[in-house]
Amino acid sequence: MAPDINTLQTSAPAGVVKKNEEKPNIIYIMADQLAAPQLKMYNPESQIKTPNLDRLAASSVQFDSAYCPSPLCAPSRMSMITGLLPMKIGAYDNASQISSEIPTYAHYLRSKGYHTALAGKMHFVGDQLHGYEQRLTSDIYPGDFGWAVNWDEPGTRLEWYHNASSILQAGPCGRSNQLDYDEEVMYRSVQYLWDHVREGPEKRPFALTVSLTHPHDPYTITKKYWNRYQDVDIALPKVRIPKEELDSHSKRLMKVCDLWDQGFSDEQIKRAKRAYYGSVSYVDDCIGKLLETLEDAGLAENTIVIFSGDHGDMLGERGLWYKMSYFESSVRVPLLINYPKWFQPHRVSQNVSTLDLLPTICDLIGTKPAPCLPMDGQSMMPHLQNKEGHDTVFAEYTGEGTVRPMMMIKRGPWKYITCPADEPQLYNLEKDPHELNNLARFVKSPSQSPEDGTAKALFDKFEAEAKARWDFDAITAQVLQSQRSRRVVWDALKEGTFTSWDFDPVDDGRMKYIRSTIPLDALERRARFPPVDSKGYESKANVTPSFVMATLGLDDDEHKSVEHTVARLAQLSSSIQSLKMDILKSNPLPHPSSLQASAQILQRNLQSVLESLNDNSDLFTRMAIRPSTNYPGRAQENILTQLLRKKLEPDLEELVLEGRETARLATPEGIAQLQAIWDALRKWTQGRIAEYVRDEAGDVYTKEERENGVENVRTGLKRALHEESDDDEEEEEEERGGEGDNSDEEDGEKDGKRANTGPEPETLLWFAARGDFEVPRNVEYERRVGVKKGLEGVNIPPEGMGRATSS
Ligand SMILES: [Ca+2]
Repeated sequence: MAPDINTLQTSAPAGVVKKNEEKPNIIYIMADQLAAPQLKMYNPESQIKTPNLDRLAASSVQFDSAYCPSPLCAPSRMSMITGLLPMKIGAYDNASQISSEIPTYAHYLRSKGYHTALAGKMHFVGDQLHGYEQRLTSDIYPGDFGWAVNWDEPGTRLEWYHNASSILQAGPCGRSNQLDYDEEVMYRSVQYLWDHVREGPEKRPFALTVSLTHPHDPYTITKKYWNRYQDVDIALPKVRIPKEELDSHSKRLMKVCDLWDQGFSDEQIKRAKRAYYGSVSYVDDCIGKLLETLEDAGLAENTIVIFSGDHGDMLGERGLWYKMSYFESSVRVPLLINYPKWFQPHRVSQNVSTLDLLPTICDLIGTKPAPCLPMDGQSMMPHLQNKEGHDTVFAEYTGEGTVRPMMMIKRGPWKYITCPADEPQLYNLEKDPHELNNLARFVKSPSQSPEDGTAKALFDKFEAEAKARWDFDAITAQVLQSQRSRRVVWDALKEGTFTSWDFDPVDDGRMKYIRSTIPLDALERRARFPPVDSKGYESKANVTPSFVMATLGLDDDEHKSVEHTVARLAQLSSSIQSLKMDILKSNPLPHPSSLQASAQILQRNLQSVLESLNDNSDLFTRMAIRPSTNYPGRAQENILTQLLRKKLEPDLEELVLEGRETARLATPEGIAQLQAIWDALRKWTQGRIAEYVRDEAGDVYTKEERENGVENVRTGLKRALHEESDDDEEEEEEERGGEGDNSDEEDGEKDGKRANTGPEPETLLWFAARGDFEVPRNVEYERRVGVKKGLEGVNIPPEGMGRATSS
C-alpha cells in the first residue's frame, strides 16, 4: 500500500551532501506513458497492482503533483535531461533534434566522476548519447526526422500517429515488440549492475538510467499479467463527456488519433484498461527486479533511486486515449526520490516538474548547473528536505494534435491552459479534481458569483503572465520553420542509400563467457560475486579502496600514489588500444606520420608509468612484502594483480591474424615501435614479478595454499623460476629468444620443454598482464605458430608506401 499522508512524519531531517563522503550511485527508473492519477500510490481507489512501487514509495519522498514539461515523449524527455523548456531547445515534436552543445544531467554527472549509462528509451534524434558515456541498448523509437509534425497540412492524419487499433486489438499476447525491448533493457541493466560490482576497487560511481517502454500502448501484455486482473471488474473511465461537448483541443485529438468515429463498447474499453493495468504490473515487477539486484549486489545502501516517467495516458477519461493533453491523466507523472539515508520518507504536495531533476541531481552530487547558462528547472532539494520549495510549473506543447503552441501553467491548485487556436481553460484542482468546471468561461459570459470573481481576477493574471512569457506568433514561426527544414532534409535523406542514425550498441560475444584463451578457473572466479577463495569462502579480495588501505596500512598519500600509478597504466593501456583500433579499423590506414605521433604518445605514457613506479619504489616494495595475518601474500597479490590486470600489450598477433589486409599496410616503423613499447613494459613487469617472488615474497605463501595447488601466476612463477635456476641451458635459451631469433622449430622445441617444466615466466607474465592467471599451453603454442604463419604471408611495404593500393 502507498504510504498514508497522515501517518507520515512531516519533519524529515535535512539530507546533506557531506564533503569526503563516498558518492552515492544513482539509478533512475523511467516508465513510458505511466499516468500518475491511475496509480495506487496516488489514488487509493486504483485497481492496478503495484506492490513493488508501493513499497518503494513508502520509503521515498513522494511527489504528489509532478508534471512533465510537455505531454509527448521526445519533447518531455529532452526538457527533462536539459532542465530547459521545450521552446528554448527546439524540442517541438517527436522528431526534433536538440543541439549536442546543450548540457544534460548526464554531462553534469560525468563531470563529477560518474559513469553515465542508459538502458532503454530516450528518443534522442541525431546525437544518440547527449552526455551518456554508454548506451546498453538501442532506442525503441527512430532517431531521425521521420516523425515530424506538419502544421502546413493540419488536416492530414499521418500514418505513424496513434490510432484506434491499440484499443480495438487490446488483449493478452505471448510476446510483443515492446516486450522484446523491455526484456533486453532489463537484462542489460541487471548485468550492468553486476558488472559494476565486479569491476574492482577503482570503479567510479554509476548513474544508470533504466527507461522502460511499458505501459505505453499498444495495450497488450503476456497472460501472466493479463490474468492478474482475472477477478477484477475493471472500472470504466470516471469522466465521460459527449464528444461534441469537449474542448476544441480534445476534439482535435480524437480526430488525430482516429478515435472520433469509433464509439468503443464498455467491453473494449475494459480490455484496453486491463492490458494497461497488466503492463503497469509488468513495470512494477521490473522495478522489483532492479531493487532486488541492488540489494543482492550490495548496492542498495549507497544508491539513490529515482522513479518517474515522460507523460501519462488518458486511458479513456473524457473519451481520450494516450497523451498530448494537459488533463491530469496525460500530463501528471509519478515521481519518487528514494534515499532514506539522507531523506526521510514524506509526501510533497507542491507542483514540481521532471525538468527540475537536473538541478536536483546536481545538488545530490554536490555541484550546480553552470550559472552562466539558462536553466528553467529548479532544484527540488528544499522539497526533499521538507522545507519550503517552489510550487509553479510550466509546460509547452507543439506536437501532434495542436496547430499552434499550447502552454500550461500550474500554480498551487490552479491549472491554466492557453493556445491561440483554442479557448483558454482554468481549473481549480483542489475543488474540481476531474477538471469539469472550466472557470475561463468568463471570456464568453460575464461573471456570476463572488467565487467566479476571484477566478476571473486570477485568470486575467494568468493571461498577462502567458503573454509576457510566450510570444505565440514568434514561436509559431520557429516551429513552422523547423518543421519545413526537417521535411526538406528528410525527403532528401530517404533517397538513395539510407544511413540510419539509430544507436547500435557494442556487444562482442567473443570477449564474454568461456573462451579458449581465458583459463576456466580464473574466469569462473572473476565472474562470481561475491568472490570466494579456493575453498568457497567469501573472499575479502573484493576490495574497496578503504579495504586496500586498511589491509596494506597505506595512508592517504600512499593510496593516492597507487591510484596515480594505476591511472597511468590505464592511460597507457587505452592509448595502446586506441592506436590498435586505428590501425585495424581505418581504411585507408592512418598516415605514417600520424602513427608515429601516436607512438610518441605511447612512449610518453610509458615513461609516465615508469616514472610513477620509480617515484614510489619504496611504497611498492613495502606493499609487496607486507604479510596479512590470515593469508600471507594475498593482499600483495591483489595489488599486483590489479596493476597487471590491465590489458597492456597491443596484441600485435591479433592485429596480424584478424586484420591481415590492414596490417599489410602498416609501416614497419609503426609495428616496430609498438613492439618496442610493449617489450619495454613487459620487461619491466617481468623483472618486477620475478624480483617480488624471488627476493621478497619467497616465504609468504602458506603450506596449505601450496598444497591446494592453485594454478595461478604466483605458484606458476615460483615453480618456473625455481626450475630456471636449476637449468642453465634453459636460461640461455631464454636470452636467445629475447633477441628475436625465433623459428618454428625452436618454438616447438621450447614448447616441448615447457610441457615438462611448466610455463616459462615470460608467458606467464604475458597472461598476467592480460588478466589471465593460467596458461592454456596448447592454445598459446598454436597461436604462436599461427601468428608466425600469418606474418609470413604479410607483405610489409617499404617506407613511404604505407597507403592503400586498390585491390
Ligand atoms: Ca512516451
